[in-house]
Amino acid sequence: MKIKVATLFPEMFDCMHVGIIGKAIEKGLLSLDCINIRDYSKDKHSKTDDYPFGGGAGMVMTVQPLHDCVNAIDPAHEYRRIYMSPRGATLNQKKVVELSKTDKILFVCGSYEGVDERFIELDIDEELSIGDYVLTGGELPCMVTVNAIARYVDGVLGSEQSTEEESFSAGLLEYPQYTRPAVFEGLSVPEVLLSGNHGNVDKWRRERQIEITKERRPDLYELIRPRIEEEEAKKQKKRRKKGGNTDER
Ligand code: 4H6
Repeated sequence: MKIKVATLFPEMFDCMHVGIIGKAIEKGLLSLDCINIRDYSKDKHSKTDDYPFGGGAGMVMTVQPLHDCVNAIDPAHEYRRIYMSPRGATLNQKKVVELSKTDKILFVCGSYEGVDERFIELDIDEELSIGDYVLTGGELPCMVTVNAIARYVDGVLGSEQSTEEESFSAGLLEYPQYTRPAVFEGLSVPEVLLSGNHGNVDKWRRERQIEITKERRPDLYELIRPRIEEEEAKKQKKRRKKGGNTDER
């Protein structure tokens, strides 16, 4: 997967070379090229911003450097061009998976109070937000998005941390995790996790996921409720088939 980023602060992206994403870039599974929008300014002082027409607080990024930058790095419009903005559609895991199937993405990061609207009209395919809050620039939202989609690129996560288990758990919050020691400050790890019975472990984890989701995110629980109730009904049927439980007949 090829990713390009147009930004006034390319050095902010140095942190992308740390950890799992850094390793993926090293391995060539992912390329990340950051381009400084300022390099495309035709102004004698390389200016990239100006006062807003109509007045008001702050500065607006001018259209010329943005337009020339994007069209220099993607002249044939082969890249899906995404502008990070608080008014974009909100990123979620479904959108992350969809983006991860895109071969070439160009992110544009705005600063100041945003960009001249004509740039969006001329050169941008879609606006994307990481949530309902305001930041000083689109760089952090871009890095968040790249991090989330890189996890779905083949080979980025080891077989141990694959996203497969995640899809089984789709829509549910995580179950609690434990590692050694088995007792710490008088707190023990739940017995079932030490039992070696994988069926019981899976069952316990699923139950905790459901319980935690119900309690903390009733909105999410409502969405997956039909699936959970179906699962529950199947289990009941199995139990009845095995015999012993005569209450329900
Ligand atoms: C575009 C337009 C994205 C980009 C305006 C960007 C939050 C998100 C920005 C602005 C962003 C997000 C500049 C408006 C600063 C407010 C950069 N903030 N802003 N939620 N900021 O994804 O003033």
